Amino acid sequence: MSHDTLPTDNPAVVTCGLPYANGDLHVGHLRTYVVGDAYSRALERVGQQTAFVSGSDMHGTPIVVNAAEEGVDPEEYALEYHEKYAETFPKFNVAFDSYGHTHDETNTELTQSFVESWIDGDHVYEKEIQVGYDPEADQWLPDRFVEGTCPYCGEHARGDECDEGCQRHLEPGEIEDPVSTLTGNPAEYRSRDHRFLRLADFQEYLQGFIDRLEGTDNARNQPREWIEGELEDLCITRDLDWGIDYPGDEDSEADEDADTEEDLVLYVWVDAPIEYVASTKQYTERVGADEYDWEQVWKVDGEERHGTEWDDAWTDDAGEIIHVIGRDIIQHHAVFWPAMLRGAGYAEPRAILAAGFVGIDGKSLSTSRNRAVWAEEYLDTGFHPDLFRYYTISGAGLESDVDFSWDRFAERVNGQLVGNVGNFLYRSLLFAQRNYGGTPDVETSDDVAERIEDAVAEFREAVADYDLRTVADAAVELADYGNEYIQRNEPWNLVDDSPDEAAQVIRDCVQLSKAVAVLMQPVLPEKAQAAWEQLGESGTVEDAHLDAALEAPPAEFDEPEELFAKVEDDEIEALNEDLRDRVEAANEGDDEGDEADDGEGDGEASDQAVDLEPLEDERISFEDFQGIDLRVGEIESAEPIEDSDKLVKLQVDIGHEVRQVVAGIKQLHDVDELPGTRVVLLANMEKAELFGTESNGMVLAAGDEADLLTTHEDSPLGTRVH
Ligand code: B3M
Ligand code: ZN
Repeated sequence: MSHDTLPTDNPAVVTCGLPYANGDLHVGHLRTYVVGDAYSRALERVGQQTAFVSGSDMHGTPIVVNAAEEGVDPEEYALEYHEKYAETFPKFNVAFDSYGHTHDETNTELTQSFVESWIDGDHVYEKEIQVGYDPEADQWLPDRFVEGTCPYCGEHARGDECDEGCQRHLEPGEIEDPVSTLTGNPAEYRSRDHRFLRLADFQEYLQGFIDRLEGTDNARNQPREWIEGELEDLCITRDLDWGIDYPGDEDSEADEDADTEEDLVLYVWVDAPIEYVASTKQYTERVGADEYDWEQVWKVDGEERHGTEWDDAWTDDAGEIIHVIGRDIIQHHAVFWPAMLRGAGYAEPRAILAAGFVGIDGKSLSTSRNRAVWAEEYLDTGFHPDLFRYYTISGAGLESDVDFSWDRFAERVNGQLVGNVGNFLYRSLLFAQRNYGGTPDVETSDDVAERIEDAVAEFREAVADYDLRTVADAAVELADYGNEYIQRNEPWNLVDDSPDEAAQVIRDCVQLSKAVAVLMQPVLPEKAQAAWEQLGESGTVEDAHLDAALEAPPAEFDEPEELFAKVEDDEIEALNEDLRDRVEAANEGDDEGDEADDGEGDGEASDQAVDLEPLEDERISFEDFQGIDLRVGEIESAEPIEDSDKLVKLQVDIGHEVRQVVAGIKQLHDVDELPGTRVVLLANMEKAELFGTESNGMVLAAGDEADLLTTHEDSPLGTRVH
């Protein structure tokens, strides 16, 4: 990759985390794919040659478990889901250039060649380890066949992942108090030889890599701690017969006919990311290397490099590799994967975009509990897929955990798409068509051209910053400007008396409409195409360059149709009701205390899902913290401040003295009930005056609900909070 601002002259690849082929897709999965698709379209829009690839993850224990439950072969089981996914994605306008799967020949060969390179480079060793075994089932217990307690944070965890706690990857044998998920018996530990990738070989490299890495902050910050500490080696083999064989492993060849304990396959997280490369390779095989050359992307100077051949040129001569994933698999992508690539002589990722979780009603999605909104279900509503895309992308920053809500869906669609974008395009094009048969024959005014240029610049900048939400906003805000412009100039009052002025206003609005169509294309591809056609344009808006935003539309076009249909209240009510029932049933299931969640590891929220603000990057020193004087206080009296919707005047006793504080909590609390409440007060806050009332301190409260911070024991008033 280069460090030049995107777009660059190198080819790019945008990848999406591979869905495990073991269940139906829901809105939690779709977030990643919609974001990946829109981002890859946006990159192409700014002139970056881009391939968009992914594939189904066919291996791993969740699939073995589910297939066994259904009494079918894992391959057959996984292929069925693979085919389903390949059909579902296009229905959301998620258009992969290549969508393969991890069990196909390309990935099998490539994976084995990666492992052979690691072996050749002396990065792999064999070690005897303790592996879980279930004597009753007479079976080894890799990964999801065992559950227990995370040794790092003490939460309940799956065999290979602390899914409910710290999200760390767990190595075989690490989990404490292991229990077999096959029989519920405590697992025995038995000795077994396994192969390891020596991550310590890459520690120094990874420290440099993480500093170069672009994308969302979470993808850089979380791994730092792991990379700076002692890097544990990665066990790359498993006692399973479903997977890709460890290369050259005679045992597994010889025992192919029997399910003996000698079967060793590669760990699912070895072959899964390599599918990114395999899928890109398949794309090249389809379109030809002249059009898109996978080796230029994944290899340096188109060649693998080893050992001392690594040099500074390393980073400059490959493609721009951009991974879009869920935030639960950051460690795999920002630590293991770059080491795997490096060890095999491949190029490194340029950016990782890690999306927050999607929940419902503050709870994680759960396939087994049916606490989800399913992809199929969305399609059945008849709402256009682009509406879902817009809602998903524009509702919150990518890093935030979000709650899916039909109410907010309707709000955003009706407010922004129907009321703003659709309304502007329809009124502009209808007026233009009826009065001029199309685009009036004058130049766009300078002011409007400038406003479009600004929107285009904002779009470009947002793409270079991986900020897809701003990409979505650029089009919507331009339409907003257009609405305001047409409203202010009232062309309907000008046509008769000032025809030139009217023509100018409408010419501007038609140009704005075209610019909106071009800019909204990555997020709303099908709707943008419809707008493009309404403008009488030929070809596709997808093929049009960003500069087309300023090029004149055709002189003639037909009467337009409304681009977006309003989402009706009764539709939303019915969907809400349905979802409420389902969530209630799912929550009851949780209360019954049996194990929540289904072990699919697909980026589900593991905690309360709200629109969380990202953590601050900047650390403060202990001294800085000492400068913050927090005290235990008690509210003595509270009275609303007249003329203000929100403010309350509080008298807070902090031991030494009683402080008058103005707090914006009126609408969130019953003011009469506040006296007697213990609070935490920031005592050395600058004094301020609000609505003519002095405020001498600040009470601490969490979130939009102003959940007041308090103490739980009887610390005397005025006690310092550390
Ligand atoms: N199949 C699904 C997950 O853990 C897993 C992703 C692989 S990406 C290379 O989210
Ligand atoms: Zn943990």
